[in-house]
Amino acid sequence: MSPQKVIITAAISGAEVTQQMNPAVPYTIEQYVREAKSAVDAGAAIIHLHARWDDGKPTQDRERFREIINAIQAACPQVIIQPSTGGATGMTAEERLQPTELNPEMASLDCGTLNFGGDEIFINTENMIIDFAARMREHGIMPELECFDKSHIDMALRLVRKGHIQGHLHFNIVLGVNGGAAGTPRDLLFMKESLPEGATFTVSGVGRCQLEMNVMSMLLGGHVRVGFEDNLRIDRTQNAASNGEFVARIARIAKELNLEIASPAEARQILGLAGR
Ligand code: KMH
Ligand code: ZN
Repeated sequence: MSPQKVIITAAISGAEVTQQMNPAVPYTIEQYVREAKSAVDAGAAIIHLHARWDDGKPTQDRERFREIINAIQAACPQVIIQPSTGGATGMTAEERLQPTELNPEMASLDCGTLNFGGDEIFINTENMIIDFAARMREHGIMPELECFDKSHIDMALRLVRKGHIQGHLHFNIVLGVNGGAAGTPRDLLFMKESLPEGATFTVSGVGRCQLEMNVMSMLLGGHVRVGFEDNLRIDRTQNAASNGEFVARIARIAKELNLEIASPAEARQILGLAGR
């Protein structure tokens, strides 16, 4: 069944991509505001946020998050801001949890460990996930359940059954990470069909598969995530000029599929955030 409206999330910064790869990747506060505004003006309802210092180094520093969030909210007062608690590989759990202290409406909750290319391992043990979920409950934050593999969905559902994860379930099926499930229709269908009745989901495709996986998500009744965190290029040869360029393209395709784009207020209704 198609959702009434499609929620577009823009993952504007990420932790792995750099300005050497695409000069529009944001590092400074002004650059964050420019990228967030380009995405929101084109139809994004949610900004998934990783913080950087001015030199580009990823950080989970609470005060840096506060500065970036305040600046984005001043320019885009309605948008839902979803800080990452994944941060970058190698960060400690306490480091990663800092943005929860700012009581955002949502935050990412990574539901399993996986290889992350080369020698990198993105560590999310069962007990870490339980602790992160508890911290989010304490702060009234709705988790977006980040699942890079089918086994991460199974882990999330186990923690739902045990009461660690509560409320409306919203998944992000992340495909195409070097170490996670592949960005193929078969893998997306398998993961989508593993979700429980009543759950909502968005789909992130890393690299070239972004567009195909986004389109397939909409055909399956899901939402979409675009942005520099997952993909830097608008086609095989050219860098995207902004996050807004990705949002505008997927919004246009959604409309051609007869799907409407959710405003931030409508996204809050769909996700059960309204009135929390
Ligand atoms: N940067 C990755 C290691 C999240 O935001 O929660 C983890 C990540 C997931 O991006
Ligand atoms: Zn992220």
